[in-house]
Amino acid sequence: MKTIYSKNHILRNSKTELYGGELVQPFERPERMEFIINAIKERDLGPIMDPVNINTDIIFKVHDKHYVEFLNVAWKEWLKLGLGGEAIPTVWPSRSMPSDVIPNFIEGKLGYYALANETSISEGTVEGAYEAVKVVLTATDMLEKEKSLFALCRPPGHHASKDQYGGYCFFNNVAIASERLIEKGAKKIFILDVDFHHGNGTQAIFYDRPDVYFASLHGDPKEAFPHFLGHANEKGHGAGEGFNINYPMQPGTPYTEWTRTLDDAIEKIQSYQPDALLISLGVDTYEKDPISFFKLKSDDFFDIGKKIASCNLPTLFVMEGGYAIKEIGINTVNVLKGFEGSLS
Ligand code: SP5
Ligand code: ZN
Repeated sequence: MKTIYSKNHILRNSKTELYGGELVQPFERPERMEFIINAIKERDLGPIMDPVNINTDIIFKVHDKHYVEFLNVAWKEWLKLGLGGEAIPTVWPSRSMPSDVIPNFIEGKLGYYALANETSISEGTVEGAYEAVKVVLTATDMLEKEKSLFALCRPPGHHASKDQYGGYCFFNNVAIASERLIEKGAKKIFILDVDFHHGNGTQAIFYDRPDVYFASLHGDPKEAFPHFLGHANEKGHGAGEGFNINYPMQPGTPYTEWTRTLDDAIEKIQSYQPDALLISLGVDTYEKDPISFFKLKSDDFFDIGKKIASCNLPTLFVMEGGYAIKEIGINTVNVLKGFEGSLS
């Protein structure tokens, strides 16, 4: 399988994440990519290719113009305040003041456009986010020729909605890939999100549409980030009703139980008969992930890939989360090797 990867992901390199009441080194850090690249090379998954220099305007099919403009200028506006740190919101249009008036001042804008405040904005953040979009678009455009591809995106995307960032995500890479495939003539896309966290952004973007089916396996939002979306009763709206399915699971869920849920999702894929299958691939379901609570073991990831391959569809894997950095390469490549029918 070919991997599309940009070294320029490093442009996204913030120094802070608000975690446990302290500013810590972000879990979502550049080093994650080194471990994945090394595992791809060591285990001969296939060629690693740069993204092509590609027009990214299709972003506007997914994201509001004013949101993209905010991301483009946020760091510059924050810098003008002359404060020491990175851009972190401190105030939101919350339930008791649910305003949709967009503030002018950067501190207000950060709260308006952020869905969480662990994701600091810093020098190079938006430039890095555009690199992930170039990676996913390059891979998507190759999907006609290649039966399967790996878009090694960083930063990840599935928490980003049409007008909000957070959960380490800025542009929704997998949603952008879906829009590209539809632009090129696909009638039905299935997005299977196996990241530990609910793909709230992807769900929200396609919630009222029947042409993009979204299924997510994740930690129950009553217990896990993003906490406010991802419940089992969210099934789509209007024309999209019946084209969204959530599988929230409890702390400590082992692979035996997780994989029965995957089997159910795979039945949905088979009966929907999409033109392409997009996988939001997070490996933060791993037992040693520092911020998650499922109990998958490294060998289980082969089986995930094998089951995804059983759908026998053009398949694009899009990288999302995974924070057990030492094992992130092993676990990611296990999925891709399992997909190819290999057990090593
Ligand atoms: C793409 C992706 O995987 N984003 C995840 C963002 C999660 N950020 C918030 C993490 C809060 C974790 N709280 C964990 C308590 C663990 N004991
Ligand atoms: Zn995640």
